[in-house]
Amino acid sequence: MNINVSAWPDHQAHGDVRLDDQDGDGYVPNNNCGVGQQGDCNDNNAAINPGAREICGNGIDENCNGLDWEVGGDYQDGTIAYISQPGDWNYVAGETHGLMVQKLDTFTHYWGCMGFRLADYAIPTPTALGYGHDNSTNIQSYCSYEHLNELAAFMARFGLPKYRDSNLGWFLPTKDELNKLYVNRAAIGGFTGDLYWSSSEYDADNAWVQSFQTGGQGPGLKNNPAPLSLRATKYF
Ligand SMILES: [Ca+2]
Ligand SMILES: [Ca+2]
Ligand SMILES: [Ca+2]
Repeated sequence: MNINVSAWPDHQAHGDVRLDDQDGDGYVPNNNCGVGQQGDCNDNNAAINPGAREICGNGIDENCNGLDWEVGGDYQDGTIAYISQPGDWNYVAGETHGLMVQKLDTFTHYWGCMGFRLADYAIPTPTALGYGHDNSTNIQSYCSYEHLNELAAFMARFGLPKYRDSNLGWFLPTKDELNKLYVNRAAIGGFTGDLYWSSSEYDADNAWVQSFQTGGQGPGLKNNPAPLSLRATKYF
């Protein structure tokens, strides 16, 4: 089909012609012909298309959904798991904050403090959003007398920052933070386990854990015969 170049814009607007996939990424810009994979918002950059992975905070919408910040997008050394809303612990109007996660699960048998109820010693481990860092600090500080506190050893073994040293360090999410991971599990990706640890204590022998198969939350033995999954989190 030959089209006069001066008539191209009219044909394009009408939808009987379309641009080729100029950057070769498999996607073409939206067109009314319904041909090919549409929705490429930059046909001159193969790294930008609806199938691309979002890199949050760089001012570029890599996956063409209109957002630079989104759950499941990459940020620094992890993945965005939850974006704080008004009233949340680290919400700042006009800024983007929330909870991010490591890309992969790890595993550990031990939460620490088996048979020792932290709450009985005025050491709280709240279930709400925003307490995961404090909870993890308390677990590591007050349960580390146990040589079985594999959690701390595990964090060191995997080269993770000591999460009690900095607000930027990785930590175990609270019961409610863990549920944000569960709700957004599909977008976040990489969850391979069933039961996941939280940093919220249930009682002397149990911590709150959550099944990522059913979503159910309940007690899990602090000294568990089988290793439970763990997805380290941090605030941003
Ligand atoms: Ca493109
Ligand atoms: Ca981006
Ligand atoms: Ca996007």
